[in-house]
Amino acid sequence: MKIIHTSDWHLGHSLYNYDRSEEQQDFLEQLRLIVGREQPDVLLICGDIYHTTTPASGTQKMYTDGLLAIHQASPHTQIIVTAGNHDSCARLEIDRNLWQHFHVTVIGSIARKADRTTDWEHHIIEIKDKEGKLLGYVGAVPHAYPHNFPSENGALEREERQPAFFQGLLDHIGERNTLQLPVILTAHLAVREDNGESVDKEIIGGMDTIPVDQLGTGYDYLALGHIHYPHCIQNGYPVAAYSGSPLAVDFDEDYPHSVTLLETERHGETPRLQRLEIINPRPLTTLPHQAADLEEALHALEEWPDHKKDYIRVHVKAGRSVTPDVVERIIQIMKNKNSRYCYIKINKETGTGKREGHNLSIEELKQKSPMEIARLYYEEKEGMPMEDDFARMIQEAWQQVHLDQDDSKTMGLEKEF
Ligand SMILES: [Mn+2]
Repeated sequence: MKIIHTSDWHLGHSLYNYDRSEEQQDFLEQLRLIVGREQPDVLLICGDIYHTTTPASGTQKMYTDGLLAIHQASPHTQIIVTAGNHDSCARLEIDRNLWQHFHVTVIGSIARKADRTTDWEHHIIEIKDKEGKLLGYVGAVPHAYPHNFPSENGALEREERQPAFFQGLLDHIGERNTLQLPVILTAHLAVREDNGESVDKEIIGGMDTIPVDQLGTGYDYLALGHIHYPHCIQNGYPVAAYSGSPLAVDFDEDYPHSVTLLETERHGETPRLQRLEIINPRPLTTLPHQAADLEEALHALEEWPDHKKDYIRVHVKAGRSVTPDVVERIIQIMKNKNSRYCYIKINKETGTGKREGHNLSIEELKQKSPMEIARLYYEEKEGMPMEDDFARMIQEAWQQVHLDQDDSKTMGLEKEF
């Protein structure tokens, strides 16, 4: 079974008010070429298709046209789309029945039967080849907050629901899997290695993570979405991995972006992984890479080739305040350049190698989620990072407030990714 795993497209995301549809369109075309070339049996799109729960009509059209073109490039490929925390589960499912005709299965939320127990069948997708031969199973799980997983009519406590759901799903697949075919599980969550330190806090931005063992046993590959940095949580068997976002959503995501290609034939075997890089026609560039004095930074900007069309943030050392005339000078320098100036990042030397962020510009602040701002405020006030329990409390309180207003998840504080 050949699988392409991707997530976190964030279609409709704009960077400092610059429209990014050209890059997003370009990514969809790169993916179409990859799918056409590889002819995978499955394409997994693991959440955060859109950046907001109410994408513009142009963004929705880009998605629909793009997905249809991908389907046409390899008509037998089973495409599975699951909602992320940025997506509206209800909105994503509007076209569910229509997409079914194009080998696309859309799963926006956890399905329940009339008696309110879990509808496991809804989440189990059989993967078949062109001749209809069964190749494997996908347990497709969209994003849900831990307490929103089914309680099975009150039989499960809040903290039991999420692990019970994942294990229950894997057990149902296990019962069916008499031929020992590969089992793939999807999730849109921040996950860390068992008992291990989560991936570099720098990369995931101090997010709460759950240990991977909470997602049960019985899968061969866990296809994750939410964290934009592509990495394996588990390298040995079974493999749990983030494909990462195909495009950088932030200047700090300055690593190669990709989609993951994997192959697996049998249950119990370690899948083989390969990363296929996605090239952004408009890279996000920090200039200079190391913070410099203002004049030096402006000089680097002057030297920047006119024809390049990157997004630029200017990186200066703290010391001199950034006055309006500085911005004016930058705009003058940028006049004949194709690149897009975004903002000035002021590097406050902490000397501790700690994640900075206490010296944010208004533009930077606008890009932050309420939870990120709360964390920064707490750290500033208390001189230490916010404790997980406290963060969870704020998060739950915030969710309660918005639960009545919107079934979708936009308002969630988990907007870090
Ligand atoms: Mn996400």
